[in-house]
Amino acid sequence: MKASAFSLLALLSFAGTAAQAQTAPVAVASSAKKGTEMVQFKTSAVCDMCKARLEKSLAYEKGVQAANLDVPSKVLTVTYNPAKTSPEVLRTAVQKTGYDADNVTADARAYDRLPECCKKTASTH
Ligand SMILES: [Cu+2]
Repeated sequence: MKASAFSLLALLSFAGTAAQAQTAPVAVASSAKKGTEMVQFKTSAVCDMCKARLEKSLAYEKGVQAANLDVPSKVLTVTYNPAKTSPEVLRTAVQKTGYDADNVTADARAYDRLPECCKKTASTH
């Protein structure tokens, strides 16, 4: 009885930690070079194909200087010119590519066009 109460408590505290890690802010805007801003989005990317697709897609966006996706953390870092674009526009670009960006869900039609291995049901690989 005592043992099961303890394991339940351990489970609860673990779940609490996991939830906390998930809600940690990832969209931190900070200024780098003069006239350049950097923004990060937590995406639903799962592999190198997602990385190539997202980076290419963002590279075509107006005002984007660099885009880099870290596959293990799924965090997309974008360097942009704030006079030409904004984090909202860039977030929409991620969405239109078929991926979630922070709390916004992927555009359904773009998501449907992704290969099976790039869908959210696939684990990071
Ligand atoms: Cu992929």
